[in-house]
Amino acid sequence: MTLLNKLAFTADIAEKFQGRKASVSKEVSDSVEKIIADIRENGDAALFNYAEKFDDAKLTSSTLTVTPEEFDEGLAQVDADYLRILERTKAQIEEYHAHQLETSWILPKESGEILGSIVRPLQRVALYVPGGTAAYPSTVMMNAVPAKLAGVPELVIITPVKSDGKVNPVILAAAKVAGVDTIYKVGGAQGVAAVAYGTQSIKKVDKIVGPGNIFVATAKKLCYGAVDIDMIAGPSEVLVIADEAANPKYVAADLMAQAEHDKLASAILVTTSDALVDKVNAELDRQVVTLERREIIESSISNYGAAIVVDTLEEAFDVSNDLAPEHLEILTDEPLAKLPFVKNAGSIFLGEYTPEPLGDYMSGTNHVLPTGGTAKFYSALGVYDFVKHSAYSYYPKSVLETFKDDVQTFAKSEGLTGHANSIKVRFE
Ligand code: HSO
Ligand code: ZN
Repeated sequence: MTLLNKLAFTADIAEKFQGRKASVSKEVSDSVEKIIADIRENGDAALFNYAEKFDDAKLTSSTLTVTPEEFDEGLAQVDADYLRILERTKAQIEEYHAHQLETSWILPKESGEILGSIVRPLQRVALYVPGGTAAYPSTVMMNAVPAKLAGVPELVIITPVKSDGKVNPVILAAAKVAGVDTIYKVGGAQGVAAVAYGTQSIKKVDKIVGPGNIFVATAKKLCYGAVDIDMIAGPSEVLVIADEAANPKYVAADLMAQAEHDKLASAILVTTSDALVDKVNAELDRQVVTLERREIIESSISNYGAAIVVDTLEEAFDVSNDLAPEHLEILTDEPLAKLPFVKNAGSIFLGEYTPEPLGDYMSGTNHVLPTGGTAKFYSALGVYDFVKHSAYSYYPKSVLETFKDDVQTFAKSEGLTGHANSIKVRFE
């Protein structure tokens, strides 16, 4: 079976690639709106009702958070080598993200005024961790480590619990290693609303990050404004630029690594070699039978995959820049030298020994990335997402005096005589 279809690059491909979002139905947004209103009005009582209704879990204000004993119990189920890997991952993420730390700055002028900007961490952040199979410990690390590096003092996790009231041990381990010590056992739209507005037992946060299903994503959107949110994650995607010398075995493996995330995932090969496409297709057939998520992979590659054959590498980069992929792999001769050609991509993987899954886990770069073409204007999650900047200024009287007429004229041009007066009274 030919998994990867050869397609010419047209507007249709771009539209198909960029429009893979699950659309929000009126039913979903209405029901999420109701849940948010209920949580705002009834707080804990509503939260506990939803836990019973949706998660079949009995929650009270004393069983709402994961206790130190539960943490210990969960950690005991995780082996020492896994903990070592989490620690190594944390060190890798920290080393990379430390470069994103911004410093406050000050601009003292000779005439006596002082201007500046102070960088401060957000005080409270909630990280949403989905239940079920999409609960990735790597995603906990990718969100929590930059937040902690930014200096966020209160970082909490919200996550739906299984009906036995337990949280997945690998999530507990990742939370512990990343420095998260409060986990609220609430998920869904109700969990998002609880941290966005606060309840009797849960303090309101300043920002909510992390992936979730359509209810969670809709709740985050509707709570935006009351709190900040991160970008809404769409289905994952990879675009591989390869020349005739690229190894088809690696190309196929890397396309499938992203395709296995989701039937809506997309894997695109852009190459100067027609022969490579046939070889990659043969490799896809050979390798896919060995993978557990074969069905998802076959579905996403045949629906949202494509092989685009171009004449030159310049053209390949034009296609890639147009699609603005979440992940871009460059499997060509001298990959580092190609970096200047990339205008839009969430994260760029250079050369045949930097496969994208290395970045999903341990290269140190972040795996929370813009999808669906939004790499044209969004960046990878980073330390900068967990800080804010306050501007400050100090003017001595002598300098204000040099501005007094201009500011008054400006204010009057806007019909704001109160503004003008605030300057004027200082010089009467
Ligand atoms: N590739 C996904 C992240 C992920 N992969 C988590 C494995 N676990 C989106 O960048
Ligand atoms: Zn992945």
